[in-house]
Amino acid sequence: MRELSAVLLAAALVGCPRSSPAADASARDAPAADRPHEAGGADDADADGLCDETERRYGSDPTSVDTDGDGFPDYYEVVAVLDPTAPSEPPRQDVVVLTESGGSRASVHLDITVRGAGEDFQGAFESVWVPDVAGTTAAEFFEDADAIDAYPRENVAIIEGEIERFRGVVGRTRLWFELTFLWRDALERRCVRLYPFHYTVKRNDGVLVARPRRLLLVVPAGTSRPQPASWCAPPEAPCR
Ligand SMILES: [Ca+2]
Ligand SMILES: [Ca+2]
Repeated sequence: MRELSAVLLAAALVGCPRSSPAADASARDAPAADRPHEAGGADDADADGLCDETERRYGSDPTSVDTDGDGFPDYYEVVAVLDPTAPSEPPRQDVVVLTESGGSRASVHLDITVRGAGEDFQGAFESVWVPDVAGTTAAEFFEDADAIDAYPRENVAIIEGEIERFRGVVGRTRLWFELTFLWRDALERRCVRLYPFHYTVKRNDGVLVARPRRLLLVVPAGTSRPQPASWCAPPEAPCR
């Protein structure tokens, strides 16, 4: 239910009318601190893109853009289905940081435990649509994924690395996949943003055995700990 609510909210946020296309083009990619602070009305006291009513529903503070003070703005936490009142969300080990600089890459290892009786297990990257005003998702940064190793190794007949598949898995086995993201110059926006994604692992009879979620955090070069003001601006007022 919580995920569904966030998806509906995300759809509403993207669909909200904007002041003017020209103003959007210049302002939408700017860090929040550089934007005109034209909102701040009764409906969105902190002008963070979440209406006061929405913030009350999610338990966040309508007068704070980062209720739990963890550096992740309420807006991004809500649309990524994270708790904006819990500093432990997102778990930092779930965040993959990619820097905006030429040739930059970021990798993450996923450790999936399965039980096999000779079946094959296939992994696949799956991006999650979030309301980035530029229409960008984690898929834009995804380079590739590989099946890299298993434990015990002898439980797996063949590891087909590049096609993300473990063949002939017998017994309780840990499967390791590696996902790599690549920075692309065309996607430079000089502000911080967060893109959720999933990695699905299916048995060869089609049964879904795991679908871990991770978050790709894209940061401008030189950013150490993102502050709320350095994040990309959410869709403009009126809020939803
Ligand atoms: Ca708000
Ligand atoms: Ca936060």
